[in-house]
Amino acid sequence: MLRIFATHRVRLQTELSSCLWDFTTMPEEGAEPVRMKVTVPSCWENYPGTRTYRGRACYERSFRASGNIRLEFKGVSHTAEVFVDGESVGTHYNAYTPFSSVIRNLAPGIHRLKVCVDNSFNSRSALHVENDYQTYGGITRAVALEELGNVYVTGVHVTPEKREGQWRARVEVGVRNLETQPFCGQLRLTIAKAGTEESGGAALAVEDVSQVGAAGRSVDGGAAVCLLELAGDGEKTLCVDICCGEVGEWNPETPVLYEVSAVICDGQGKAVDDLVDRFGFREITVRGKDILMNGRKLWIKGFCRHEDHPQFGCALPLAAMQQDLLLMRDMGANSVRTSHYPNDEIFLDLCDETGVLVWEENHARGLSEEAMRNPNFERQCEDCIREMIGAHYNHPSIYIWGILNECASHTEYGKGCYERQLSLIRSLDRSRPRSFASCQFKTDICFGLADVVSYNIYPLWYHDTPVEEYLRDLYDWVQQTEGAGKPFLITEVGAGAVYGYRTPEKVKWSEEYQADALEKQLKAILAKEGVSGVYVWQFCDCRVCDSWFHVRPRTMNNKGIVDEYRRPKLSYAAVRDIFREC
Ligand code: ADA
Repeated sequence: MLRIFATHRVRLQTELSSCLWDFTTMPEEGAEPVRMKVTVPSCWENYPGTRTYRGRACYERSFRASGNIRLEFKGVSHTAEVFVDGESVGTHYNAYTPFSSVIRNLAPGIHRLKVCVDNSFNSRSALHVENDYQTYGGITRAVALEELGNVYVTGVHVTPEKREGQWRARVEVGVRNLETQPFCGQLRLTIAKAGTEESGGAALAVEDVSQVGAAGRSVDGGAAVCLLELAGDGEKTLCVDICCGEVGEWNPETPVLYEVSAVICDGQGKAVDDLVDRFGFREITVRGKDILMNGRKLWIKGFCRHEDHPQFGCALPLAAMQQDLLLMRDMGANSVRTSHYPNDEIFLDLCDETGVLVWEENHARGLSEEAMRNPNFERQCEDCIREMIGAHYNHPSIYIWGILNECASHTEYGKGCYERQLSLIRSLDRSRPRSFASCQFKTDICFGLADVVSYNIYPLWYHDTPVEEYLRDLYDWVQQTEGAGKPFLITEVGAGAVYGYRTPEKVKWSEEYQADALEKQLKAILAKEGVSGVYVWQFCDCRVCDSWFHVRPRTMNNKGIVDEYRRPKLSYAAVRDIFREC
């Protein structure tokens, strides 16, 4: 499944995943390759014979198409090289962000698609390193084949804004001409309540359209229509400001979704390409120590979640994703942190629909200054940020962008990296606050760069300082830094428990100890003046990389409130009692 709704009504889109692909490992000299038919998306750690395979493998299948095509990969873990009929058409690094290749003038007929995937750790890979979660191998998210005409919509970003009590939508549409001949036609924009247009409902009345940068504007039956002129091989972004009149707002309790549709019509008025996406009317602002959505203070009760499941690795199917959300909601949570990378967009779609607030972050965990000095680090982080924001900009559930979990925010070199990445985010999206989860206890020097101060803390697990005392000390120190007066979130707190290990003595690793620790931690944090909320580390137990075995019983990070099969531990009831009450 590509998304939980159709993103095209004009452009022909076929899902290439969801069928059998030929899978072959490409082992080092001498070893026999493993071959089998597999479904995509999936992780090869879940196939027989490749459970511990780290290296290169390829996935192949045939497809029928002609003319201009676009192949979109929602996620390949972690490095991909894509070939069509034996010719390389694109490469990509990072499991957690989408990428695409456009191939022109394909001859009509059957073609062979081959994706070489590499999940090995090496010096070129600055973000996928041996870590406290697993880096899987495979085509782990959906793949789409799209047939394009001469011109197509490359992307649509909608920024809702309330001005003088009126909701407006600033719509930026990227368009591209693949031909050498200039193109002259129209771009039609429609905003409608999600689901209603297809079922014959009316588009929103557009009261005013003002277009920046391109010629021609008019209003036509509830849709904004712009003249579209593109030079041969040209690309441009059109920006249209639409006054939307009466709309329902997106709030966690009432997650009303709207749909934006951008349709390109040729000179005769025939629709030749389109892109549909969803968004919600909501604004996020920071006022003093509060994060506000539509003027109301957000009070975060959340879980950090890894995309991880014993049967599916990081390639969770829709049902498993929604079940995770149901469990989190059952515990009274209203938010999820996509620790420590951008998530599958289907999961974000589900959050949009169910009103779950999302902290989404770029891909990095616990990198020292030395690791951040890897010559590829900056570029790989920048690509990840651009691809994350480019793809996920419209999701109303995302209320904050995070970067660089627990990296070197206490050193001058690290500060330079935080500064560049947070500025990049600001240049790509001015509508959301930015933060990073720090573990630099009273030594962080980057709070002046962020809109929200966030800390990961582990009293009662990695040390025995009472929670209130530890938090007071930290919070008071932050008030003497450039983080003073900013919203303050606890982005991780938790304790480990091995599922099924129960003992009345409440020793560490028992379910009793974890439940007790969580109760103390959450009560202290939620009672602390100035705190905007908390994320429990973590929703479910997750597999870790092999080299972490000596600090992680069962080679799992066992701080889940449910285990890897989503079986509740004793802490489930403890967290639920607290989250539901406040
Ligand atoms: C850190 C880190 C998490 C996880 C956690 C733990 O805070 O951000 O990824 O490793 O510690 O379990 O110790």
